[in-house]
Amino acid sequence: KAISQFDDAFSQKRSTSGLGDMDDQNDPVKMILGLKELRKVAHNCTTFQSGSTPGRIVIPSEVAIRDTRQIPFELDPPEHTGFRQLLNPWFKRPLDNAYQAKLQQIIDNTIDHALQQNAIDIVASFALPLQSKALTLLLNTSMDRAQTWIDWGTHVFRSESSNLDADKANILYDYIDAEIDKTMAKTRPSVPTTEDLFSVLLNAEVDGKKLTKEQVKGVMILTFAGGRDTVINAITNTIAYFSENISDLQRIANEPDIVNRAVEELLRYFSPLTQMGRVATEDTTVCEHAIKADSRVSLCWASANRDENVFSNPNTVDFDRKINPHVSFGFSHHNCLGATHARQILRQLVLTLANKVADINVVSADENIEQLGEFSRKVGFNRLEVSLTAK
Ligand code: HEM
Ligand code: EMZ
Repeated sequence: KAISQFDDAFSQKRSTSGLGDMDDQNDPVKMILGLKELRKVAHNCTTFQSGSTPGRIVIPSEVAIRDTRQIPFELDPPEHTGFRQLLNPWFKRPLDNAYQAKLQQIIDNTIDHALQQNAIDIVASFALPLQSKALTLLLNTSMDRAQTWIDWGTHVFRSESSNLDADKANILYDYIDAEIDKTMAKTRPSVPTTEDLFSVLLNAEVDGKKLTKEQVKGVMILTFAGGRDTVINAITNTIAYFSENISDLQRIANEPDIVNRAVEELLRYFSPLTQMGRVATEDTTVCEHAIKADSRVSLCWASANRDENVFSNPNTVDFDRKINPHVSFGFSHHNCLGATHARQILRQLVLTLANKVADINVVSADENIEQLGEFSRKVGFNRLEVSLTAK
């Protein structure tokens, strides 16, 4: 079977009942599979909340390995609003020319390095370093920080031995605590110098109040965790796609103006984040099924992105798709703050691959299959060894 094929695991259940079922650590999840219903539930944050016990809306639940509330992700309006307003301009910086020029250097170096190898594992030696180096730009910190983050591996909460690895999570928590303390210990210069995200947050106010250390930690855990395996999967899956569709990469070299549409379509097709949960605050119904108060539902972005009522030929990658209301970055209040950064990486990556790479050959691959109750879904690769040929 094709390496670049990502099947729709949900189609049958989506058309028969609209809901899927999975158990997760004895806290079951009713998965919302259709796009229309998903949008309704995502919008209704009073009945379907994000601000329950920290870690509970993530699937698999992180309640056992996390006490710190991730901000703004695990807050509902009205508390959510002020934090979102504080963070919005910072997370739009990838639109600046200077940011894009630095990102281009990182991407050029990453691709040039890969072209020099006989074969390279895209996950560990391309996508992970690219993600971590690009993150130094989003945090506005120095590039030499990236090596520490690369050493943590692709996921900060999961390891090979365990889906929820408390020891590993503690490495991230300790790192963030230490950074907060270091930043607070610095005397502030009278002329403000370039600031990184830690110092911006430690000096900021939301709703007239300084952020607590715990709140700063909550934003930073989210920044490190939320944009990690998602970006790594998006990059790796993109390389897998072009390995079997090299003429599409050549097309982008000839028609660079289609790159944004191409990236949106790849994001729809891959859906790097499969789903995210909500907790019902009252007895309610979804797709005519009863949902009990304090039980979990999930917004299954990956299923909604293949909804045949919205997307024609949903299982085909079509760079000419004109209307593409995919929900890979979520929908409504909590739509992805990192989307500008993630899109910028993918756009510049695809354009640069198109300019530099003639061919991509897969040497070996190990697919990453999520087991979600009755569904198994390919979300990416644990390893994707390829050889690249220069133009
Ligand atoms: C939220 C996907 C990259 C930070 C979300 C949501 C999705 C998502 C689906 C909505 C969650 C919900 O409704 O509960 C993705 C994908 C990415 C990506 C597919 C890569 C291709 C990033 C990056 C960052 C980031 C690079 C930052 C480093 C966030 C934050 C939120 C969020 C802070 C929460 C926003 C809020 O609650 O208001 N992301 N994400 N993401 N993402 Fe991303
Ligand atoms: C959480 C989540 C954020 C969670 C928007 O998604 O990403 C997951 O990868 C993390 O494990 O803690 O940050």
